[in-house]
Amino acid sequence: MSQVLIESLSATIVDLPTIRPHKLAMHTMQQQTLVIIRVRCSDGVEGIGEATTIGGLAYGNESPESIKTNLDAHFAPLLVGQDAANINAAMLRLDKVIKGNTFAKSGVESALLDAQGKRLGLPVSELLGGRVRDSLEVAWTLASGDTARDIAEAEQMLDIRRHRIFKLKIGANPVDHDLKHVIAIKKALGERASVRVDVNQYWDESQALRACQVLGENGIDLVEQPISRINRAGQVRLNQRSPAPIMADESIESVEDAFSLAADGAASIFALKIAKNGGPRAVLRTAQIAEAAGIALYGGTMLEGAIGTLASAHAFITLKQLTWATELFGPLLLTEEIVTEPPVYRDFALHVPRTPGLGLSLDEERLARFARH
Ligand code: MUC
Ligand code: MG
Repeated sequence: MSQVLIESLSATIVDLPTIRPHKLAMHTMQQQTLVIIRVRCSDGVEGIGEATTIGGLAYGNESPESIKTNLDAHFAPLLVGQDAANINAAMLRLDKVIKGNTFAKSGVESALLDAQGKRLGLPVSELLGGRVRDSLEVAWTLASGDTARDIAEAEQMLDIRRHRIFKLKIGANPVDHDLKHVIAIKKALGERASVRVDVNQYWDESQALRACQVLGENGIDLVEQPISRINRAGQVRLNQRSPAPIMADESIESVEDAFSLAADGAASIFALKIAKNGGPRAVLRTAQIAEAAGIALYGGTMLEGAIGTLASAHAFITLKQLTWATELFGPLLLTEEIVTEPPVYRDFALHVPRTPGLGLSLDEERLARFARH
């Protein structure tokens, strides 16, 4: 077989409405912005990927606009003319001259995997060594900002058998207000659901010590990123003292971060996110560090659309154990699709396709309608 070359890489910013405002401590989402990456190859195969963050620069170091600029100006010239089938070589070439930018790298790695899967007739999960399950349980985030509305939303999700794990976004309000909100929701749902919280770094250690105690005593199963990612010593102390397990999210901005958190004993659960490691292959390196260190795993999201969600899912279904399940519900938060066949959610789980590549095709008409010009 003669060598297949990368002919072009393009990035399109797409703005899609959300079903309701999604309130996080640092940002209220009224819409979600995706960066859709297309890699065209000399054999006529096109790979698609997604690089998506939350709230412009509110969550991380890359924004949709910076991702597109950097893909156009720095990534594309390095990739055009390279072997499309050698993903190791392509990603090493990028890593050699591009620091950070893991969101953009994740989208590119996803697109290369999608193309190679389509070329070989294999799902991305099989390129990653093979799936050990076909579906992943998916949590839902209650983030309307209103306790009664959140309880009604959770009841509806339980009724339709879509979710029985709920993550509450807290941290923006005074601590006691947030604790009341969380305890009221846990009381209403009881043993029918697992209730967890994500503080998005909004507490300091003194607040977190007390709040984690109260949350643990009230049946909350997990506390995600309670304090600043920078306060490593505080995270180690909290991890030792909190009755509810502590999960690292923002603390992990790279595979190397995952290693140093594990070495320091700063969390007992890792949120795996392809965007923060540099792709579906990169996130598996973080998973392997966690497994070796006895740290439990959770399949995280940056609230990607269908493409980023399935790129994550193909990686996560290759893992031995995801003790804390996943939160791959991004497409369900959006009112619109830009793919022809939306991901399948049934019986509390996302079902991962066995068709080649990621198992998705772009709906060109809808993509054009929502693309930013
Ligand atoms: C985060 O911080 O975990 C994931 C789910 C959700 O609702 O927000 C995100 C980001
Ligand atoms: Mg989080």
